[in-house]
Amino acid sequence: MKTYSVAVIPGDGIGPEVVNESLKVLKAMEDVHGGLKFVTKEFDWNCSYYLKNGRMMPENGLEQLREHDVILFGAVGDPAVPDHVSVWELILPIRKQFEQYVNLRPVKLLRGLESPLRYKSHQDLDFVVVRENTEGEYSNSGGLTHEGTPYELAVQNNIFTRYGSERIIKYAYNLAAKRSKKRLTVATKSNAINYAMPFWDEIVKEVGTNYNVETQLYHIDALAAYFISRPEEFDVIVASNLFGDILSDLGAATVGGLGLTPSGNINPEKKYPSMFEPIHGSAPDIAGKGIANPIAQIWSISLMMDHLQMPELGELIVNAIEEVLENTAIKTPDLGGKNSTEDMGNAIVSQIYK
Ligand code: GGG
Repeated sequence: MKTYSVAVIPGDGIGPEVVNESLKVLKAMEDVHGGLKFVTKEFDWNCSYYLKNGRMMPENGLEQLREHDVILFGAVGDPAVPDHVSVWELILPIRKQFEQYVNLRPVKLLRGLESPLRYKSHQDLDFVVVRENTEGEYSNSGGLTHEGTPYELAVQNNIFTRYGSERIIKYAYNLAAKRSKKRLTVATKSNAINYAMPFWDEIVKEVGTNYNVETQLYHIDALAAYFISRPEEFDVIVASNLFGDILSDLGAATVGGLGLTPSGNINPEKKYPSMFEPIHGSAPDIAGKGIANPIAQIWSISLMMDHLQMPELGELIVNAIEEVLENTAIKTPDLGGKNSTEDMGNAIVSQIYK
C-alpha cells in the first residue's frame, strides 16, 4: 500500500465547499487504485483564524506543512481582512518557502462545454500557462514613505533573478518539448519594462538553444489580444508571476470561466510539498449558497495525481468531468444550470466509479 499525507487548507468563502467535493474524488482514487491511501489532515487557517489569532497561520505553520507530501488548498480572502494581508500571510509564503516556483495552469475547453469565443473549437483551446511563482512582481519588496503628506509615495520593486528566471524558463522548455506543437510563447513587455524583460528575453535565448522547440516572444498586451483572436496558436506560455496570473484568468474566461481551471504550485525537485488549488479565489458573493462550481478544485486533484506520478488517475478525473459535462444535464449556475456544488461533485465521483 502506497501512502501519501495530504495537508488540506480549505480556506475562505467557497473554498471549503469545493474542497469538500474534491476530497470525495481523492477517496475515489483510493478505491479505484486499490493500493493507495491518502491520509488527510485539515488546517483551519483562514481569515476567521486571522480575526481570532491575529495571523493567518500559526508561527510554525510552514513547519507543520513540511511534514506532508502534498497540499490541497481551496481559496483565500474575506472582506473582513485586507486581501494583501490574507494572501501574503498564507498562500504566498507557502509558494515561496516550499520553492513552488512553477505555477502550472492548464487551459482547456472541456468536452461538453462551448467556448464564449463561439467560433473556437476544442482543438483551438488547449494550452498551458507556466507562471513564475516565487519572485517578479510578487517579490514583497518596497515601501511607503511621506505618508499623510502631499509627497506620499509607494514603491514596489519587481525582482527578477537569473536563478529564478532560468529555472522557470527551463521548466517551460522541457514541457513544450514533450507536447505535440513544440512551441513556447514567452510573455514579456520588453519595449517598456526595459531592464527585467530584456533580461528574460536574453535568458530565453540562452536556454532555448538547448531545445528543439519553436520560440515566440510576444508583448503581453498583444498576447492578451491573441488569446482571444488566435488561441489555437498557443501550446506552452511562460510568463512572470503577475503576467501569468492575468493570462491564466483570461484563458479561463475563454473556456467557460474561473470555476473550471486548476493550478499546481509545483516544486519540481520534490524537495518540498507541492500545492494544488483552483485558480479562482474565495468568491464571497456566492459563499455559503452551495452553488460554486467544484470542477477547478476537482481538476486540481488530477494535477496532484500527475505530480505523484499517477497520470492514469489524473486522466480518469478529467475524463469523468468531461463525461458529466457532455452526457448529463448537471450544470452549476456559472455554466447556466441550476445544480449545486454537491450535485456536480457527486456526479463526477459516480462517473469515476463507472
Ligand atoms: N485558490 C486561489 C486563491 O485563493 N487565490 C487568491 C489570490 O488571489 N492569490 C494570489 C495569486 O494567486 O496571485
